[in-house]
Amino acid sequence: MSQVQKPTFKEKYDNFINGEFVAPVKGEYFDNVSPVDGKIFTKAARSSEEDVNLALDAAHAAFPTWSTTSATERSNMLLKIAQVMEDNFEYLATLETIDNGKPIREARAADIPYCIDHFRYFAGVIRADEGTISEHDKDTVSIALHEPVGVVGEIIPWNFPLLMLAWKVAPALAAGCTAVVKPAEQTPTSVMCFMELIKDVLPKGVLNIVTGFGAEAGEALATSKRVAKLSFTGSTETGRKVMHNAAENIIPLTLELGGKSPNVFFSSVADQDDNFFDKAIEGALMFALNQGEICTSPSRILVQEDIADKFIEKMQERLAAVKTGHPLDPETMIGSQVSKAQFEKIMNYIKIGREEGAEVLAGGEAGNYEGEIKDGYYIQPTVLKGKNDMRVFQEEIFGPVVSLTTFKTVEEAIELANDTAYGLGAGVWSRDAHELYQVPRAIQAGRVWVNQYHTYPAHAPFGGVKESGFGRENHKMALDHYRVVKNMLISYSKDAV
Ligand code: TXE
Repeated sequence: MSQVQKPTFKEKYDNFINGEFVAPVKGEYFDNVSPVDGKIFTKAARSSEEDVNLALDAAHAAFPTWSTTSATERSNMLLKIAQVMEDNFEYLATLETIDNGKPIREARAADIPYCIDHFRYFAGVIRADEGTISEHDKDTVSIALHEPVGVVGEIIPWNFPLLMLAWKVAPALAAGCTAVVKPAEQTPTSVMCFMELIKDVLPKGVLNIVTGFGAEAGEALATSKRVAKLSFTGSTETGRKVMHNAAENIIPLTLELGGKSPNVFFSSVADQDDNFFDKAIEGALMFALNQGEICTSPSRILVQEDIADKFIEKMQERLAAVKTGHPLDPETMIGSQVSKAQFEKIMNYIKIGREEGAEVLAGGEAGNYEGEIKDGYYIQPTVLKGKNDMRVFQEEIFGPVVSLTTFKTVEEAIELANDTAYGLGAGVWSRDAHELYQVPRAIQAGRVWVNQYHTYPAHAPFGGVKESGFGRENHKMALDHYRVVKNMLISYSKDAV
């Protein structure tokens, strides 16, 4: 194993407000533990309401100029951010691995490339953007212009710290908003190291970052009357609170919350003599990508009964070949869970599954490694076979645990797929044209992958229905969540009416 070298970290990281790194007002910091080895590797600012207010002051001061900066200039700055990321690709991928526990292989293949692409996409979109003009009658013209909504508050989770920042910040800045971002307390460091790289790219106050806990910094941002729009990604429980906050202040909100995504496999995937069955099994294994810490994780496998035995056997064989272990080893495919709390939550769900009578078809135990990573939070990829009304089929586990059940008919597959409070992602695998079109149409989810899974192009709209939230990220339509329409209704008539 040739491990990637760890960068040197500072003893502590401050907030980024008005273009400067500033110590938190109360002078307090909290430990940042790397899940790779369970050790504290640095500290981050423990921000309070005062820090959030300073960040909001800066964002408000920057807004009048930023919102009237030309689209070309804003676009060029976003391109510059993408370039800085590209120039520091390895460094950023390593940071993300140390902060979150994900394998470096994935940070290199997904997190950082998707971030770069996201900034480039919105840099392009904003220059191609247009309003509309219509003539109501020969003397009356209606112009619909997009105006930035104002200062936005963006609260992000720990599973993709840099990518979630990119998903929220790129469209917000492209639209002409200024922002205050609150990263998750589990993963503040990669974001602050990224800010060190881009600190001179944007004018002061356009992008401000305050680290800290949800109940302190997060709540202060979510309840502030000086925020014009909130964007939140995280748990459904916290999302509900944030929605109350937005309602209190009557401001728009986008919520990207939990999921319990079905991945549906029809018999025809095993019919062919080509390698489609292998492709489908790779799709089933996607439940363990990013240690299952993805809101769209395909955490329920629904497989047609007549192929279930050979499907399970093939899946078990393939899982046995998955390399788990040190996240900084470039060959590792499954790394560490983000935190001890998350590790315990997942292990408890495996226990609940066993108690409910689910059959453990693979895994079911902690990683139990020796050496440097022995105190990290590792869990074996786990397959539980059971029924869709079990808790392990209904509640978000957010770990490398998949719950598998069988179905007989297309109707039953759709019923099971939709028998969930969530509606974020779904997968459908088949070689039958009817199933490939009608089943995705019938599934209640914001994104249905068909014969593929876990791709996130910047130009495909992403978001949920039901308790997975609302609003869309990615795609140019995300811009509209950061803007309001100004209608100018003009009369050119000389006549008094
Ligand atoms: O989430 P929280 P947690 C799910 C997943 C996970 C569970 C708990 O099932 O096991 O949620 O994770 C900030 N006002 N997802 O506790 O609390 C918090 O500081 C304002 C799914 O980490 O939702 C962090 O920045 N902000 C998910 C962010 O909210 C508050 C990704 C998310 O934390 C706040 C993460 C408050 N009152 C977890 N309380 C996904 N959709 O991808 C907390 N925060």
